[in-house]
Amino acid sequence: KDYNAASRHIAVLAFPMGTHAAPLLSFIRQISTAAPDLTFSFFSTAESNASTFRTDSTLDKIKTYDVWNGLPKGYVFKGNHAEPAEYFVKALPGNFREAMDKVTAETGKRFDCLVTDAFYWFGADMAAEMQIPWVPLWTSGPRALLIHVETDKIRRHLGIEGDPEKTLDFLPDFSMIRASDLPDGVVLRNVHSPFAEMLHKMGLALPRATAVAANSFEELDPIITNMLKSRFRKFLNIGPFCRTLPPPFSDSHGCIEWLHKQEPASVAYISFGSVVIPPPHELAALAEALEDVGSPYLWSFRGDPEKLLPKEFVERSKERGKIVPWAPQLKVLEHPSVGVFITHCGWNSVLESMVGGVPLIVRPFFGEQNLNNRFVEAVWGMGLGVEGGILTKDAMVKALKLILSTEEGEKMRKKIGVHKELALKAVEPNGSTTKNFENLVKIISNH
Ligand code: U2F
Repeated sequence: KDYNAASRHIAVLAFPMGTHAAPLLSFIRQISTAAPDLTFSFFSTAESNASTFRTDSTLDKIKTYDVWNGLPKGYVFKGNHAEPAEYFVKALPGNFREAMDKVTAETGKRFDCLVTDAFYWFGADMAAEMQIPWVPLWTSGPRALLIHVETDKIRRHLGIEGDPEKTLDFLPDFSMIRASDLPDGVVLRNVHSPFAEMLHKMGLALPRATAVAANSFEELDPIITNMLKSRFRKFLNIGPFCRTLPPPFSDSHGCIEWLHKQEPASVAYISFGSVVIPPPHELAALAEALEDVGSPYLWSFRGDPEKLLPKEFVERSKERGKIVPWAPQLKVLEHPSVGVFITHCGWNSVLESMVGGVPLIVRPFFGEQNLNNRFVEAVWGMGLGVEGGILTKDAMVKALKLILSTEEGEKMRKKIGVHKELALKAVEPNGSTTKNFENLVKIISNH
């Protein structure tokens, strides 16, 4: 491999599931543009590399390497999305070490900096051994990050098997959060699962990082940003990624053209992200609610709608709705016809809705989605959690009507507008995000 002997060589370790590897690659590309003398070795599983680099075969400064996905021979996926993730976590960090050693042997070039998904707690030891900087990237929001940094404190105050209703009033600006809103594995359930242990170790390791980067902007949450700044050597918000690292636009299903034909703020856009498929009875309930309210809808549907949705609904959708396997979500949310976003509350979706100015109706599933839901509702006033926590016809009808046709919905839109302005300011040439990014380039390129 033709590595330039004089250039700094950066190891990049991606997390292969959910929306993790793609933003990490976009981030690395942005660094590569700002510091063209750097060379990157990008490590992830073969499946993840194939999908992340699908449209990017010509990145000569960024080479990809596959690591073992941890699955036993002959493994068959039976629908539980947590299972492959658990196998993968169990293979850490050996799978990465093995692949990295091979690259060092092949190229004869040591690594000069380690950039990882923040999940990878072992980055702290690896970087210390190699005596190089460690820069973890947290792909979700600062509030969720703080929870993992403060896990021991939270467990002391709430008790691992404590009262689910008890609030986190011992952490500044967290009194609206109950034990039951916390990500799975912090307290109450599954605290010894491989995933929970990884996040716990991550929270303990991140203060050793040279700098921790996150997909947010300082002005969204100044109190939390300052708390994290006091816990880390450097904490740099470099988002929202939907503005700094927008995905290439492609609309093979004609979503935007369809939206052009709809009334302003009338369409319900639906997506539950890149991992989850809600159970069929919830999908059916949502379909009924959409028909009851009569709003047009654009549904980015994971799985086969013919199998998972009521037949008549799919038939009738041709008149009032549009069901697609993938939508250009960012552009959809920025389109004036979209009036509400029904979502699982993945962090990227939250920020994209903020920048698009669209209120949310949230049905959270796993990870920090519950927590994001609470902030969306109680802190930023930009949406509603679905009553009862699951999709039912009555709750959805109520929520849709409230957002699409009441003054309260209008108020939400105004509140979102305020955050949107702050987000757009942060990415201007003198904005906080732009400055933080420049700082990060200096750290990674050692300039
Ligand atoms: C995991 O989140 P997900 O990947 O399930 O969900 P999001 O963070 O909301 O990211 C989904 C991205 O996929 C895009 C959309 C988002 O950028 O614009 N997308 C699209 O372009 N078109 C579509 O039809 C559907 C989606 C995890 F589950 C969450 O809990 C975390 O918050 C998140 C970040 O760490 O990762």
